[in-house]
Amino acid sequence: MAEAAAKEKSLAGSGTEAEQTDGFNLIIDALKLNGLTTIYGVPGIPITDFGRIAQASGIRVISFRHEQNAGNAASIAGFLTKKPGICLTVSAPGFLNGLTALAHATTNCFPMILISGSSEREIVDLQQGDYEEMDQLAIAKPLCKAAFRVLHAADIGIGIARAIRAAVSGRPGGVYLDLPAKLFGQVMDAEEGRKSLVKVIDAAPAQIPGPDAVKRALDVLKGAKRPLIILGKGAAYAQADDAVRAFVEKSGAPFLPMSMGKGLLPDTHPQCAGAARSTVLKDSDVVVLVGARLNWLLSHGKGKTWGEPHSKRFIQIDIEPKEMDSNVEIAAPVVGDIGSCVSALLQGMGAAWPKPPADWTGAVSAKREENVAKMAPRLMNNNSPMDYHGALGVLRTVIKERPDAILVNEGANTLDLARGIIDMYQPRKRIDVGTWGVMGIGMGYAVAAAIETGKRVLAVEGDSAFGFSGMEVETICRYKLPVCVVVFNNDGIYRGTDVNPAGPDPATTVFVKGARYDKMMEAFGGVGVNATSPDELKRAVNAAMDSGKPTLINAVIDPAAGSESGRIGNLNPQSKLRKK
Ligand code: OXT
Ligand code: ADP
Ligand code: MG
Repeated sequence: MAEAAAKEKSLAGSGTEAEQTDGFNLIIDALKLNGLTTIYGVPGIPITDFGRIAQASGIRVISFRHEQNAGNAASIAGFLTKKPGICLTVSAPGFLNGLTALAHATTNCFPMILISGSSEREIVDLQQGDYEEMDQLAIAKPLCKAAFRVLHAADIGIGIARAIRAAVSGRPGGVYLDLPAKLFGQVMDAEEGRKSLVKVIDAAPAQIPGPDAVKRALDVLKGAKRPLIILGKGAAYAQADDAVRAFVEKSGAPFLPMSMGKGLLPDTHPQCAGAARSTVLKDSDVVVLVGARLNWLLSHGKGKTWGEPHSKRFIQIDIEPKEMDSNVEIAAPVVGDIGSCVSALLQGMGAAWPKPPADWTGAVSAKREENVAKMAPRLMNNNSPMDYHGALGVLRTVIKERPDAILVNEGANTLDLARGIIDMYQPRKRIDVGTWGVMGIGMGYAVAAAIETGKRVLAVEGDSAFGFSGMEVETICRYKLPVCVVVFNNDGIYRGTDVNPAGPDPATTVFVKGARYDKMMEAFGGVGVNATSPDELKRAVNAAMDSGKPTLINAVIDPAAGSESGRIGNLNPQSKLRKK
């Protein structure tokens, strides 16, 4: 850096008038040229000045308390906007803290770029013990979609262009960009620098499906007696909302939204089969997957969830050809982007597409109504301490009255019950733990949702889940974000009732009893409320959503109300030796 400054000085001293630029400014110019105007990160050596210069140049730089939360923010910014979310970290430990989020983005198919400062190559490669030395590029590579390093200022434009294209084209994912400290201060002629920048044209080109694939899919769908459409988060990401809705409605088939696909069509839509999940998975004969993988969340497309073996034919719409036949045979693969694929199907369906048999749609509706009716009275209770249904009944109304608010959700029981109970009405309004079921996305997602959309955010958090990113309530207060966090405080992971029979240490799943998470928000100037009944909860959430003030509500939940691992307790291995 000193070398660069000296060079600049000597050029100035020698009477050379040529304007100069440096790595700091070239990175900023390259990001701005490509419409990337928000950075989520944590400052420190060697990127502190970069954050300052970026902020001064009009980029919004959101500083977090921990890189994982900044990374999660960037990942969900990518999902919400279809542009890569940018996360900026310092070397080794900061980089590693951001890496979980980068891998999470890749797993969930969210476009994101983790830009990390790094130590000097010469020292790292000889392993001479530089400050925060680590071969970051090598470590990132297997955990993301692509990884690049830029060594020369003149290559910054190309490096950033490659990162953007890799993140958003085809199946979106996480990209790592390694920027050694020396690069930031490298100086070059400003005009040459300007010319070296690259504006990425058509970063995620449309991928049109083949006409044969479209015809094959329509033939399979036409032959269906009990069709089902599953809408995954890829369909939400694609922002082809009108086409997806038109396709579902023209097909007349029941649709099942995956968690983050909720709201593409409202959960209250007459074709929605969210409340008849088991029935439609088991009894359908043709299943159309739209941006949803047959992974663990769909029991891999087989087993008893799916009824009789070989009783289904699958049509799968996905941008990633390798996804086809990943778990079971796909009778009609339709490879392309969802907007193009769904539009092509719609066109092929013509004006008069036959509706599915009424005995199928009628049976699904009857099951849905039965389940909804069964649930309804439980949502009205005003018990204190609250149970999940009483508390979530309140939050369901909050979202019904504010359908454009963003709902962030994590936990086990807090997640699984909220997913079923809180109806969504608009696309990309529900963001949650995703493909990994990972805890810790909460506050990072809440911050990015508020920043990227300008909407109100309601974060519904298990007390354990909240703990993974809870310190970011300070970030929420610092940036005065309209985020209302509701911590479902049941004194622990799944339940607060476990006892350690062997000694004085608490059981492994329980926390301090009667903790007051609301005080955390008060510590930073936000509003804290302790709510012990659904009525109190309703008043507090409505006030927060109306005022937009940072608020944390400690919702006191009966410690005995939850079940082990929520709805996925079946995934726990059981010890044959555990003593009673
Ligand atoms: O059709 P049937 O009869 O089957 O009924 C279904 C629907 O039809 C019906 N339904 C409805 N009925 C009426 N009305 C309406 N509106 C309605 N809607 C639906 O309800 C049932 C259920 O429907 P659902 O939910 O759609 O179906 P199902 O069968 O559950 O679907 C299956 C799945 C797999 C798709 C679904 O369950 C799912 O998406 N699950 C995701 C689960 C998940 O990801 N969980 C998070 C991970 S759990 C665990 O790992 C945790 N950890 C460990 C840990 C993690 N994760 N990460 C890290 C970094 N470290 C550690 C930890 C620490 S959770 C956790 C913390 C937990 O404690 P907290 O305090 O945070 O939370 P609490 O539990 O609250 O204490
Ligand atoms: P869910 O968890 O909701 O079921 P998944 O994350 O499993 O969803 O699946 C999302 C799928 O969507 C991925 O296979 C991904 O390749 C695909 N996808 C993402 N964006 C697009 C797009 N624009 N067009 C087509 N497919 C997409
Ligand atoms: Mg809990």
